[in-house]
Amino acid sequence: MSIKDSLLVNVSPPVETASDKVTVVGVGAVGMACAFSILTQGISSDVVLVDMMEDKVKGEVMDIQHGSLFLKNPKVSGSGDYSVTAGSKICVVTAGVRQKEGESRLDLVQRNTDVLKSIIPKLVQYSPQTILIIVSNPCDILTYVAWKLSGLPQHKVFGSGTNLDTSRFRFLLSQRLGVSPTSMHGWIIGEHGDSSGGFPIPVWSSVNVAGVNLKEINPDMGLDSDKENWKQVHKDVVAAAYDIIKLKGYTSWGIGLSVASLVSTILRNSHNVHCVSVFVKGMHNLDFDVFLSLPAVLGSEGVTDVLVQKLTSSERCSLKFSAALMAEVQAGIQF
Ligand code: 6V0
Repeated sequence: MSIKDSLLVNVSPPVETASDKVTVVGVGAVGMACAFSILTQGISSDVVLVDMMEDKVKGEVMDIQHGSLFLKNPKVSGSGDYSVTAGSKICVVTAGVRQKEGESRLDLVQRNTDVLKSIIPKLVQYSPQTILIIVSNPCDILTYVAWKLSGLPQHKVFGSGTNLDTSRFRFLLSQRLGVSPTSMHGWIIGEHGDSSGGFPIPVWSSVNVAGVNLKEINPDMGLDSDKENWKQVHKDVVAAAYDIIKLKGYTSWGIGLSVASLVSTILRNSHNVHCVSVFVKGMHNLDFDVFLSLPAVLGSEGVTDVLVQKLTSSERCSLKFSAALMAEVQAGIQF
């Protein structure tokens, strides 16, 4: 008799697939930061890594497994074969290719669309009830592509969008005032990054601490005429990814933590409001089939509600500008 058989009397078969199973596709800097943030905060007990680089997946899985003693004994597995993802409650997609020198935006979109074609149908095949969170760039357009490829309802497919830009915004604002980012309320909506020609939009009209609207104190806040130059905060948010990439080669921790917060909200059904890339047709008079970030309530089935912020006419105009650009780029995509 083996030690195991002498030691343990089996009473019931162990559960193989946890209800909080999360798949992360792409084990690059971003995918690993997402997985690491999810695991170290105990957000999921079952994390699966997938990438076409099978050795890299194997190495990352082993490396994390060897830290299990310091976590909450999560199940960590991985493969190049999508059958390991079966029964995932959430699939986070970070796989993608980078822009080549001289390559147009549309060419990159097409190459990443082709990457998603090899990923999304398999994820949905093995987890037909899953929620897809798209992180790969250009995030808003690829969220549209993933939605089209998946056949899933709109509320189950969203992009990490400006959840990260909003976090950067709140951090930078909070540093100027000496309060915690969680006490600093402000939103960045619209396009994540500037890869499609638009830009993330700061909603200056509603920035507040404890309900005190900062624009009521300084009506010039966010404008060129502002003597305190708060506009610089937005410029720093827009430049953040470029600045970090210049310094360390890629961005990872900020996006990893921001995605982990989305995963946590879904798994806990906590209905937190996050700025994520959602289907915006009909919101703020937008008439395009595009995904852009707006504050949205998330629950265990994905997006439950989108908030109707009171935007100024210039904020609405910027949103419309981005939506039109997205639609134009999307029209050139070959599915
Ligand atoms: P990376 O380090 O090059 O990793 C990409 C990974 O994707 C690699 O391990 C590839 O092997 C894998 N991959 C590529 N094609 C496939 C495929 N067909 N099937 C499976 N795996 C594949 O990139 P990094 O991790 O730095 O970035 C990943 C993506 O996230 C990029 O598109 C970034 O632009 C994007 N980011 C998005 C952010 C956001 O806020 N939405 C923030 C940061 C980066």
